[in-house]
Amino acid sequence: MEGAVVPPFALNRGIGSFSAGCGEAMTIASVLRESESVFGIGLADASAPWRLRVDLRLKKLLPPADSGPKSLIGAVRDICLGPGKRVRPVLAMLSSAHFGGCELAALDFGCALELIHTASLVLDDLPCMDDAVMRRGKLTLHRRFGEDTAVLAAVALLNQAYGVIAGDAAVDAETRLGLLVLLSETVGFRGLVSGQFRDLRDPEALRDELTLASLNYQKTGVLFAAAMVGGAMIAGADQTAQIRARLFANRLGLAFQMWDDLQDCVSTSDAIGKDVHKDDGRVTFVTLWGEKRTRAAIAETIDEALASVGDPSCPLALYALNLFHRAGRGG
Ligand code: GRG
Repeated sequence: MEGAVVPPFALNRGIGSFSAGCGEAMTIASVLRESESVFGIGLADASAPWRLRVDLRLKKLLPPADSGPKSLIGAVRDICLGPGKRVRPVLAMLSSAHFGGCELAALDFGCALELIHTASLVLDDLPCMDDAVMRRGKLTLHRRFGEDTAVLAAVALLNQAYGVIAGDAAVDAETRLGLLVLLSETVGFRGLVSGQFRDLRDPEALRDELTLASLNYQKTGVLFAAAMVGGAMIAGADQTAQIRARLFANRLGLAFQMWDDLQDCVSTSDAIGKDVHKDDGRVTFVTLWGEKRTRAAIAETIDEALASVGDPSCPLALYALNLFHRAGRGG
């Protein structure tokens, strides 16, 4: 397998050991396993104000709508300001607060992650990759603006992300440099690019649980890890805390990707705003394990994420739970 990266901590309990059995201690996440959603728990969605801050800041960090080239800027603003869940920026802000800093100090860093994430979605949707039709509730960018515009929009977004961090006045110069290194590793040869390449080219027949976990880490987990570790760095957290941040991100990222795989099988394009059944004929955790066991694994992986932050009622833990609560409603 080319460029395989085993995510640190990703398999600490052995994915193969998940079971849907009963009798273990009840946790909030185990309720998710039994009932598909956690409506009964009544979690308040405390992330709404943070998502709004991200949306407002993104508007400012992108070129103005009336600047040129008009259709390129229009395309970039359209996809970035569309209805994304803003998971990575919110995680970065909550991580900063969790490790002793403040949320807003990580706002620009989080927005930079959102720019990178959006660039990756635009590239992933192209005909030479996933050939997708719908994204964030609309036709994909290349279908509306052309492939040339979509490729250039993605490159511009990636470039903008590094510029945003380099010029982030809320973060000291040494930390900014560290964040730039972190993002370069996140995107490059051991991160998103490599994950996408392996996903496109590695033979399906060789995909087992370990390989899938490693692929998922490179495609999804790395940006979650960048959000958590970057947030901790901005808060001035020490290495031990950064390792805990990474552990949480790895478990949450894995659960999120498994959930994404599950939605591809069981949800509708209207509910999730993007294509479904793109994984038909491909190997995912859902095809390896079936729906029930995948749900059990998602719940157990969320539990592991929560255990890694210690207090299951801290804002970070509640956000993680809420994410799947909202996702359960197709949000
Ligand atoms: C050079 C940035 C760059 C990337 C090149 C194309 C590529 C390599 C990577 C794509 C990886 C990819 C699309 C992974 C899927 C990750 C995932 C679970 C996306 C869905 O994220 P959500 O649900 O989406 O957070 P929203 O729209 O809510 O933001």
